[in-house]
Amino acid sequence: MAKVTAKSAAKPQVKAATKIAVKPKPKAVAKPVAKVVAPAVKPKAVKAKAEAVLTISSKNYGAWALRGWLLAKFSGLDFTENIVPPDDPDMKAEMLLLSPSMLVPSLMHDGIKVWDTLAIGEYLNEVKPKAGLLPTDAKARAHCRAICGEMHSGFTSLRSALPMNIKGKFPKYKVWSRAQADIDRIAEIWALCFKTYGGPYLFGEKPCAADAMYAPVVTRFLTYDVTLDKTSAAYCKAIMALPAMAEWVAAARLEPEEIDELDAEF
Ligand SMILES: N[C@@H](CCC(=O)N[C@@H](CS)C(=O)NCC(=O)O)C(=O)O
Repeated sequence: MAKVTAKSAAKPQVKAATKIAVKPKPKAVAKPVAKVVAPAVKPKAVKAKAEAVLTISSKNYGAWALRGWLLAKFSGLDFTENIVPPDDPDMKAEMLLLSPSMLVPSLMHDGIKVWDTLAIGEYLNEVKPKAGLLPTDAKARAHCRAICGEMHSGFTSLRSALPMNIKGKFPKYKVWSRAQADIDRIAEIWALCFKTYGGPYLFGEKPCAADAMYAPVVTRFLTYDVTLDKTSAAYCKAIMALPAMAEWVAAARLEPEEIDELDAEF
């Protein structure tokens, strides 16, 4: 199994901004032009003792990357970021080694390669059982897995109509009815969690895997000025106040505006 050593991970992975193929937009859906760019900031030198390497791409646009990164942060794993520009042909060979699906996030830990966000969450829960990524109570754990799965496989209208764009701001953005149905369902999921576990996070007092999975929804709600009920709005505030979120958002803001519209599923 391929390993990322501290030495190989230390070489700078960030290249010049990469243009991404533009697909014509469907006329019916008026969407703000999203720009995708290779990250501006070179990854920091790899810490000599980092246990793991998490491969991600843009922090401004990478919703799955944010989920994987938060899962790693919440788990307490000592990891190094490997930031690769999306769709860079020069990175293909390396990407294949890091992530057979060619998608990020992908985690390398102790010679084990885990790609796909849900698998990363499950893996981290196994290696860091005390971190509480999944609730200890079986019923709550099943509930947590169900809503993580619902996020992982659903809400396609919301994801395509309101792509993650942390730096973007679209006041009074007109939300398409199918995306609104996704938003309503998410508010319902959150409301049941607050009622059952008491908040301020989805499963109580500590952020867990479910909060990582829904964090990019929070940033979308803020980017697109989505009208929310009081408890959902308070939850968004609590998520944005997490130190890990502040760190991610600060890095996203440093990414330059460069690339034409990416019509991909983020
Ligand atoms: N189901 C995958 C989805 C991952 C995904 O779509 N990742 C996006 C970026 S956030 C990606 O890698 N897109 C291709 C690219 O950026 O080149 C998961 O759960 O990890």
